[in-house]
Amino acid sequence: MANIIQKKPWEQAGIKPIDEAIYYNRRQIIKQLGLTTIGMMAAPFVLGACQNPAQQNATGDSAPQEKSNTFDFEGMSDLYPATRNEKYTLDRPLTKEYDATHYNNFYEFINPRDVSIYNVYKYVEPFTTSDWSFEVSGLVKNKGKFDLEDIIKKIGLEERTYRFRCVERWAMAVPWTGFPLAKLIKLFEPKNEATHIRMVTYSNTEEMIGVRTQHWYPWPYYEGLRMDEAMNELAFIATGIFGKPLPKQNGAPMRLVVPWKYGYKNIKSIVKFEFINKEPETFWHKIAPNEYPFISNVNPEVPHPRWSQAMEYLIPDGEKRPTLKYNGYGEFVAGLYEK
Ligand SMILES: Nc1nc2c(c(=O)[nH]1)N[C@H]1C(S)=C(S)[C@@H](COP(=O)(O)O)O[C@H]1N2
Ligand SMILES: [Mo]
Repeated sequence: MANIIQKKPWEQAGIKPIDEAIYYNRRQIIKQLGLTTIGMMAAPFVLGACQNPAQQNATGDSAPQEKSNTFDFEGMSDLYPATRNEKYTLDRPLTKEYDATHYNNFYEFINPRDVSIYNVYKYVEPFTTSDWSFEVSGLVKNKGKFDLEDIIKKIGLEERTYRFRCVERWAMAVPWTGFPLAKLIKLFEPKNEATHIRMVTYSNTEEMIGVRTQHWYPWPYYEGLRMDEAMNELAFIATGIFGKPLPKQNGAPMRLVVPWKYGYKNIKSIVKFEFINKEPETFWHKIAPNEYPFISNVNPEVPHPRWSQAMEYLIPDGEKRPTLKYNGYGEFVAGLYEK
């Protein structure tokens, strides 16, 4: 076929972008989750960034026309940019805005006929993120529905530059805009019995091609933190990136940023915060319990069962760097784990 797809520079640099689910085809996932709908599925395929390019766009949903403005976001842009909090410094240059907003992991928008983390942004258009509200429930005084815009007006926005490290070893450094998760939690007044916070992503089959077509995943995406982790000063709710509201593909309009943990803990497009008294199940842990533990702190000495975590690779060109324990945030978080 004439359709030869060039390897991305950072793939040429020798790293294979191993996707969380690369070895989890639908059959394995269905088996692991104890589902029985196997007869309903189309031909099996391997999900992930390593998929054979020749399989892309074979049939089915095709990529929408590329728009000149690929930066897809809605609302509240008058609040940006916010003042940078200079306390959180970097040891490397910022990733380019284009790369951070076009190299995404967001399974809800992965088209099974066009599988690549470079393609997520092409499928977010139907996702409605304006007038966002979220639910607060569980062991907490102020339960109910909250409007994001009201919350932002109440607690304000700041900018922080943080490193970011995906479990698959790609890394970036970006300026997030948002507010500390602790400030948000304090508004709700959790009860003393609350030991953990559980967060859930929006899920909609009409707007999200991945949710519509990949029935074997345990949607909606869900994650969690211990309360002491959630109250740590680093834990951040991002509503923006590079001085603008978050593009949809980066988890608009509000997503978690916990820079000392692997990327999958950083749950996107949150619609629910639940305060509970036990460790919650998480999306990737449910799929592969031996690969994605609840805590998931960045640690070069603890290999993933299928690869070493000693090194990481900056997007987009794959510059190799040694992985830092707690992703370099030990001064802020080591005390949570080393008592
Ligand atoms: N709801 C949801 N949140 C998610 C994911 C996802 O697939 N769905 N992927 C996670 C993973 S594995 C990573 S590495 C980061 C990627 O964030 P980015 O696309 O903004 O770089 O989002 C995390 N949050
Ligand atoms: Mo990731």
